[in-house]
Amino acid sequence: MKILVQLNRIREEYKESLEKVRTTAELNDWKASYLGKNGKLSVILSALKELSLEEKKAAGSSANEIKNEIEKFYASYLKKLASESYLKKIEKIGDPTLPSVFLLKGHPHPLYKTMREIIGIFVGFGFDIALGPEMEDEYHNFTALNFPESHPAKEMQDTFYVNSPSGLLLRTHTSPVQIRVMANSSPPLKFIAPGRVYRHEAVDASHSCVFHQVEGFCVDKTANLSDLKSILEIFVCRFFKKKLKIRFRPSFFPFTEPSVEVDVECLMCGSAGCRVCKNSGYLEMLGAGMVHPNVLKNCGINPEEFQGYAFGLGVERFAMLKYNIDDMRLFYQNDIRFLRQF
Ligand code: FA5
Repeated sequence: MKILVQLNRIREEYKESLEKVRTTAELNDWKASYLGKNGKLSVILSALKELSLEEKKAAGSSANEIKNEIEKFYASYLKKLASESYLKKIEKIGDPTLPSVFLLKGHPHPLYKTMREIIGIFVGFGFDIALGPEMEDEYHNFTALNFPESHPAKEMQDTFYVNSPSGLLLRTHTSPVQIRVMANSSPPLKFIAPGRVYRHEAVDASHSCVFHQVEGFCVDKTANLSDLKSILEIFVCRFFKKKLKIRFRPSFFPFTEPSVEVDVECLMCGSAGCRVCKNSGYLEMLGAGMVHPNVLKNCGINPEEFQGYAFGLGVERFAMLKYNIDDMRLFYQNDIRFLRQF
C-alpha cells in the first residue's frame, strides 16, 4: 500500500530532520512541515478517506502513532532548547544562585568629610555660607584685597593664569569671596566660604598645588581680634574633640591688619618635631587678622563705622592632623587601601 510506504518514510525521516533543529523557530517549522495544514502527515491523513475501511484502519493507526510521536518529540525538544538558552544566559551573567561578590560601598572622601565637619561647626556658630568662582579675575583675587601691584603672589611662578592678557586666573585663596559678598551686601555680615584653590608651587608632604580652604569673615560694628581668637580656639577644640596647644604668630597679609598665622600642635609627633611639621612641633593651619580698612573701602563699606575679622584655613592640614596622615599627596592618589580607612 502506497500510503503505508509514505508513512514509513516519514517515520524514518522526522527524527533525522529534528537533529538539524537549533532554535525554537526552526522547531516550529519542523513541526509544521509534518503536522501543519499542508504538512506531510496532514496530507496523508486527508487522503485516508480515499481508502478502503481495512486500509484506512491500518494507515490511520500508523499515522496517529507518528503524529503522537512528533508531538512528543516537539514538546521534549522545546524544553531542551529552553534550558539550553537559559544556560547560555547564565553563562553570560554567572550563576545567580552563588553568593554575591563583595561590592565596595562608596563613602565620602576624607577631605569632603573634613570640609563638611568644618562647615557644620561654623554654621553652628551662626556663619552663613557663600561660594565664589574658582576662575577669578585679578581685581577680586588681588587688587580689591589691597595687594600692591608688585606683590610676589601675582607672579606667574605663584599663580596659574588662565589667559594672561584677560587677567583671568585660578584663585590662589578663598579670600576673593570676601570681596564678592561685601560688594553685594551690607554689614552686619558673617560668612564662611569653602572651596578649592590653586597655587603654582612645589608639591611635598604638606603642600599641594590644588588644595582646599575655608574662608571666614565677620564684619559689623564691634567684631574684634579677641572674638577672632576665641572663635578659632573653640573651633579647634570642637574639631579635634580635645583642647590642643594653639599658637598665634604675628604675620602679614595685605588684606588684614594686624595679621596672624595660627599654628596647632603637631599630633603626628606630639610636638616633638617631624617631617610634616618640619621639626617645629607645630603645623601652620590658617591665616587670619582684622579686615584691612582699604578692603572695606574697596567694597563701599565705611571703615570708620564697621570693622571685621577674617581667616582662611587649610582643609588638608586639618584633615592630616585629625586622621594622622603624614603626607598630603595621599588625598589625591585615589589609592583604595588609603581611602577605605575613613
Ligand atoms: C591665605 O591664603 C589667606 N587668604 C588666609 C587669610 C584669610 C588670611 C583671611 C587672613 C584673612 P595662606 O597662604 O597662609 O593664607 O594659606 C592659608 C592656609 O592654607 C595655610 O595656613 C595652610 O593651612 C593652607 N595652605 C597654604 N598653602 C598650602 C598648600 N600649598 N597646600 C596645602 N595647604 C596650604
